[in-house]
Amino acid sequence: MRAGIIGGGFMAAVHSRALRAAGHEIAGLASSSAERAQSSASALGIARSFNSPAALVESTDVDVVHICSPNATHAPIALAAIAAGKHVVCEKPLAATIADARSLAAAAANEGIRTAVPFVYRFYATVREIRARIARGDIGEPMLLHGAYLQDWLATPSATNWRVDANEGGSSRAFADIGVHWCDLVEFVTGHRITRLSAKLVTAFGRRGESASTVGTEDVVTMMFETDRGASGSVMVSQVSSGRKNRLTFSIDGETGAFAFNQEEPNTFWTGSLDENRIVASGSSAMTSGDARRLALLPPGHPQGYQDAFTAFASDAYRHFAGEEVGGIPTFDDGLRAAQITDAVLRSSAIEGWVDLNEATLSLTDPITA
Ligand code: SOE
Repeated sequence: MRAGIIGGGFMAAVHSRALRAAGHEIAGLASSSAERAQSSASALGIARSFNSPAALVESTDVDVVHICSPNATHAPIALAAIAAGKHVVCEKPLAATIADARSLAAAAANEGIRTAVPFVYRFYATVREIRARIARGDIGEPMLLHGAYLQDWLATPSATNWRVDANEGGSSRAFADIGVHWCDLVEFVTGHRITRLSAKLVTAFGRRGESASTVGTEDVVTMMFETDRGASGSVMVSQVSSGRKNRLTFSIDGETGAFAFNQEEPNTFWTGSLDENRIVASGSSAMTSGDARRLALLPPGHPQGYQDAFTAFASDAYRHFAGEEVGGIPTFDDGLRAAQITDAVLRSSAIEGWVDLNEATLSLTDPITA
């Protein structure tokens, strides 16, 4: 299957490298203008550029559309791709409003189109091993789910990006961009679903960039939550934590033991019990899950990283598009779930109280605004 990439930023580059490593052809790239498409395509070594996203979506040379453009453009492009019968890989957040996220998930289901959203941290061997161990009961029922997702690329008032602008990025920034990764990952490894939450939003810098434009989106979210299987949790999400580059950490404390994972050191995980604590290395004989063994390409001590996880995602997603039944693929349904949690976070912050996620799910026609 031949890929077409829309966008020319950091994520377009990550997708292009992953596609090549997974052995897939890139038919071309489109961006916001023909000129930008040409320069991004040439920077990424992609031979063909399209004059517009619409031209790429309609091209008979493209089988899978990868949407890596600003968030507000996701929904119209994804709907056009679905209408054209193309499979779609859409960056998160799936859409800037919950109504659009719901329309996309419904359109894909109605048209029988297979989709994927790069919740890519699911594709570390260590994450799959923790998931398998929790499923087989190694730590009993998870009781406490806690952690953080901290970045610092917006830690100064001079730093800015299209994500900061609600018109391009959507009403939530830090949570919709990275908080949803944490929730997806913790729900993925535990099998629990967040049912209620209470969140507080902070905007650290009211103005950003050279033009000191007013910022309408949050830098920080502190969230407490409960799950359908009786666990309690908390997470700190921040894009202004100096020194923390892409530090997604979680701890799962169960009845008889615990697991902890740090995305910046994904080749090992920690497991603890009353008697003994251990560091388990990816690729070691301690990795017993079939999926973890499949994703660990190298022996211990030979690190794999973010880009390898992305390649594994691309590889599995294309098998899924080809009709294979592949476990663990994040689809538009997971993108919609992320939009629902984001919506609940914004509502909770607005009312300064707890929000039942089912209520948020029921009000699907509302935009993601507080
Ligand atoms: C920027 O915050 C970003 O690139 C996110 O958009 C990605 O999803 C995350 O994996 C790394 O940080």
